[in-house]
Amino acid sequence: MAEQATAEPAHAALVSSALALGEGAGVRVAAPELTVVVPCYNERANVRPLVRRLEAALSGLRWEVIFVDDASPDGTAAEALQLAASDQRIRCIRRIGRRGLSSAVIEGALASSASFIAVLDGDLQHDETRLPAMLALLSDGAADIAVGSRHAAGGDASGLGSAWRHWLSGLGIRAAQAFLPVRLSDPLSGFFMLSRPLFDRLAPHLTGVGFKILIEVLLAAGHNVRIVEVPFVFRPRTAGESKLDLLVSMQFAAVLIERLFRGLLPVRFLAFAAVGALGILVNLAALAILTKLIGLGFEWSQGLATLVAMLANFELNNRITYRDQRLVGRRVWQGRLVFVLVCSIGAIANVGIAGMLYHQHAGWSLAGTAGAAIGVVWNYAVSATLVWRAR
Ligand SMILES: Nc1nc2c(ncn2[C@@H]2O[C@H](COP(=O)(O)OP(=O)(O)O)[C@@H](O)[C@H]2O)c(=O)[nH]1
Ligand SMILES: [Mg+2]
Repeated sequence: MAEQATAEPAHAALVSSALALGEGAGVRVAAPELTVVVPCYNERANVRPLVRRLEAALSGLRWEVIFVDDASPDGTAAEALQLAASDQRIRCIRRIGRRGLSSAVIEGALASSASFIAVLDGDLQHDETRLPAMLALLSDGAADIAVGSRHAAGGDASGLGSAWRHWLSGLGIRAAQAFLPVRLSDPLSGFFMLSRPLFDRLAPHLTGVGFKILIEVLLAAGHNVRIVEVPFVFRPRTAGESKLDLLVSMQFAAVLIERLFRGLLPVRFLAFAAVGALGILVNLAALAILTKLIGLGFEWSQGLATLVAMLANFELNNRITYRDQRLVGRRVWQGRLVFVLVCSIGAIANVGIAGMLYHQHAGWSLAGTAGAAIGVVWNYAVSATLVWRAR
């Protein structure tokens, strides 16, 4: 294309301006030294201001920013792509049918070819002016991971807002510190930097579940990394809303519990089993209402009550257990139907196995427990592949 263009003077100007911009086929542009990975969900209003701030903070460096958006309804990706269309330093990864801060960060970082990777929130709460200092510490070899800290001397967490958020954050920090192999004042920080080779080494050990990617990185890194904390002032949010809610906090507790079980029992299974246990209560309550209040016969009541419990379980699993792969729209109905079918077969297996053991003179409680255990494992394994298809 360059040869053709030089033959045609009218195109030559175009090509030379493309060369000046570093575009055009065959033009080599060195990879950036630093990739800033920005997970974002409904941050449209913050995209442009963030790019402007990065430009100011990182002038003189070769950098790029990768926004990782989970199909935000507010058009965050469209905003990032519009900027990316005229600026090679801006990229956007778009994920469809997925949610999750940690997995977004992992995917953004895996798309980097830079020497260093920084993770920064997309809501302007993290202080991007600290990035050059973090980069200097890492490239000088002073540390392996630089963590932006709200709690180190000179840092400030007042941007967290409410007393409730401060309390929750304090609790999370203490819980995380109990599990971590290294001591850090702010292990819940979402603002940090590490070299790409280190990230590549850790990546296969990251689960990508939840909101706290730094914890995962630190757990995977173990004792053999040197960490430096760089204080920063956590700014209050000015646009958009926080996505941290009770469910996210529960997910954080679940990640720590999974560590406690050393990964033997996945968090998803524990959540699924807990929802199943709740389903028994729903079943009993519906049965009581149908027989006592409505006066329906026992078999009909139990059949309907079981259906109600299955539908309630589907709802809870879709919102909690599989929050990151939540089915929406038409796929919810499809999911409901398949879930009820899967659980019906699980119920038949449960009764069949319990009956068989009971007739072989196992006690009723052992027979019942074995049947229920087989039922829940079946429901979990099959619904994971047929309802919430593991991606
Ligand atoms: N891609 C992606 N980004 C997310 C998700 N949840 C939160 N984020 C982003 O992660 C960053 C931190 O989230 P935020 O809600 O501000 O958490 P807070 O600062 O603890 O209140 C923000 O840039 C969010 O837009 C998600 O499910 N997917
Ligand atoms: Mg925030």
